[in-house]
Order: sequence, then C-alpha cells, then structure tokens
Amino acid sequence: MAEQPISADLVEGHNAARAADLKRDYETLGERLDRRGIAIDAIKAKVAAFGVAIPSWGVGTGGTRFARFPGPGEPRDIFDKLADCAVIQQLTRATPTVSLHIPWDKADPRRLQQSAAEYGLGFDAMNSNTFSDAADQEHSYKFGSLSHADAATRRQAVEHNLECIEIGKALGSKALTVWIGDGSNFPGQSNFTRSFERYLASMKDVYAALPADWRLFTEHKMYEPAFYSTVVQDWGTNYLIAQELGPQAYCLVDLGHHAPNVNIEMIVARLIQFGKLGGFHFNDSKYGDDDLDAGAIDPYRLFLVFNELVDAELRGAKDFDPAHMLDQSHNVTDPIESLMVSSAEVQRAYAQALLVDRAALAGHQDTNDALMASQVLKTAFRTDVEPILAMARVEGGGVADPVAAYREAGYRAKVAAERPASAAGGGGIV
Ligand SMILES: [Mn+2]
Repeated sequence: MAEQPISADLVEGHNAARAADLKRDYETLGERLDRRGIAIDAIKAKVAAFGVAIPSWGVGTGGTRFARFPGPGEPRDIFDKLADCAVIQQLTRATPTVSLHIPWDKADPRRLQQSAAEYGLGFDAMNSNTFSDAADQEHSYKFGSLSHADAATRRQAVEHNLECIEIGKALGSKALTVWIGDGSNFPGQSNFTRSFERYLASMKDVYAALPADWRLFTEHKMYEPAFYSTVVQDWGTNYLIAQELGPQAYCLVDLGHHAPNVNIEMIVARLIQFGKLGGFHFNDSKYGDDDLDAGAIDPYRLFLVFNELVDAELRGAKDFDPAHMLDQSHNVTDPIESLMVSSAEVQRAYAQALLVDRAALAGHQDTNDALMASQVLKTAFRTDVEPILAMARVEGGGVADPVAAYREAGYRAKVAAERPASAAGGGGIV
C-alpha cells in the first residue's frame, strides 16, 4: 500500500496521548454492559466490521440552488476526491469504499483502480446521472430521461446506464444506483401511467445488462426537481419497480426523500419483510431533502432505522444485505470533517441498536406493555457507545478522535496550497 495521506507518526502520537483514558472508558462501559448481559468485545467486533461508503461528490463543498460557497483546497477531479476519501478512511476505518458518479468521475478505469488500491479503497455502487445534461449529449433531459416521451431520449438514458455498468465492471463495483429527476411541474403536463410504463420499459433494458453478481438499486424521492409529480416518488412505487424488474432489483432508501414525519423505519421494516431492501443513503433532514449530516437533526430516528436493521440481521432475514452510503451536501463545514463525523453517527446508531434487549422487547410487545417496550429502546439509545467506536477505530489503525487528528495534521491547509480555488456562484449538488 502506498503512503497514507496522514503521517503514521501523527496517528501514533495522537493515540498514545489518549490511550489511558480510552482504555479506562472502555473498561468502565464494558462493566456496565456486562451487568446487562452484553459482551462489549462482541459489539466492538461488529462495529469494526461495519462500513459505510463515501460518495465521491460528498468531499466537495455542496450548495443550494441559490449559491455555493466553496471552501479551500476543494478536490479538482476524481483523483483529488479519492485522496480526500483516503483521509476519511485512514482516520475513521469506517469508510472502506467510494461510490462514483458518472459522468462527473469519468476517468481511465485502470488509473482509478490503481489510485484507489494505493489508498486501500474499494468501489461501491455506481451512480448514473440522467438528471442533468452532459456537454456532449445529443438529447436533453429537460423533460425527463428514462421516462421521456421521446424514444431516442429514453434510449440515450438507457445507454448511459449501460455505460455505468461497464465502467463499474472494470472497477470491481457490484451495484448500480439509479435515481431520476423525471416528473412534472404542472397538472396535466404528463400522463402518470404512460410515464411509468415508459420508465419500466427503459429499466427492463438496463436490468437485462446487469452481470449476474450485480444488484440494481432504484432510489425514490418525493419531489424536486419536479414539483408537481415525480415518476419514482415513494417507496410503494419503488417496490413495484423492484417487483417488476426481478430478483436483482432492490429499493434504496434515502432518509431525506420522504415527506416530513413519515415513519421511515416502518418503510424499512416492510422492505426487509418482502426481501427488497437494497440499501441506504444516509443523511438527515428537517424540512425536505436537506442533505444535512447524518444524525445531525434526529439521531433517534437514525437509531430506530438501525433497530429494524439489527432485528433483521439477528433473525437472519432473507435477502437482507443492505448497502450503506452517506449522501450529504456540506454547505458550511469542511466536507472531510462532516463525513468523518457522519460515518461515526451511523456506526453509533448501529452499536446502540445492537444493545437493545430483544427478548425483553418482544416480551413487552406480547403483553402490551407500551411503556416498558419504549424504555427498552431508550435504554439502548441513551448508552454512550463512544468508547466502543473509538476503540474499534484505534485497533483498526485509525485514531481515537478523527476530527482532532485531522485538524492537527493540517491536511486542509496543505491541499489548499496545492489545489487552486474552485469557482463560487450557482449550482448545488444533488
Ligand atoms: Mn440519495
């Protein structure tokens, strides 16, 4: 493996200064969990084995449709993005893979693979883009892509997805995620049934090109960029798509893509029950598809989602192997810091969900003891599992406190000197 972006000396010094406190905190928590019949080392091993993919676009500064305020040292291309992803993985040991977006990350697959391998990174799901026009494309996606009224435009969108699969095959990816912005802004603008028929026909062509060991993830989103109707608007439509396409098709749940107050953990449970949960885009939201940092607004909801995932994991639910990816837009923070904190938030929710006393919970459910059932969940959620996360990071070669180590290393100032400032102004990310 080539040199890591942060020096080994810094990692060692950082951890040495915190080793005694961490050991004490871990042992104290271990004693408390032991009284609840939980072996802390078993939880730590599961946390250490848990990974969440970084989206390549996440390491750049995001924005809104009003403006974008770039930070210093923004990645100029996919190779800079891989370097930033390597920092996150080196310090957290929680993000072993990167999810690419085509055409934004288009490059020679051999160079991509070589660069990732040098950092010890792998590639997660490929993401296609038919929600904006690339410079050289013949037909515009202004009025849709896979569901477009025009057959040539649909064909172009299908071909783009086939190209994503080809690139992914060369990189060792095993999944394609498809999200489309297709929809309408006026009642009457498009026919709901005919649009969905055209979408399904296009997706059948994409599905037919999937290698046998690949999965296809379709991602629903309630609204935006279309504000009256969206073709793939909710989990019900998403489930119909997965059913229509076949056994390699699964539903992807982006936590920000639902109406406010929707019970997302229940959607997750339903998709698991019928073997169609493909994976997640983790983020948080207050009002809509805000793309805020995972766990920043409602960590309890994130925990409740993981409560369903752990329940499925422990009972060995059929076809249950969800992919995990962060999908956030960082407008006011250093993206590397946000992604490190968010990966820990996802691991934290997982660790807390592993602490739920499932036998007690089932007992309370069967005897209609609503209060105690709720308390079982709260007891797990209130447990500060930070020593477990920190110990897993340190033992895996990472650091006790990723943000502190990252700031200590001065990485942002270093890359700011190497990378010219990028343009400010309009244009957010998705
Ligand atoms: Mn998403």
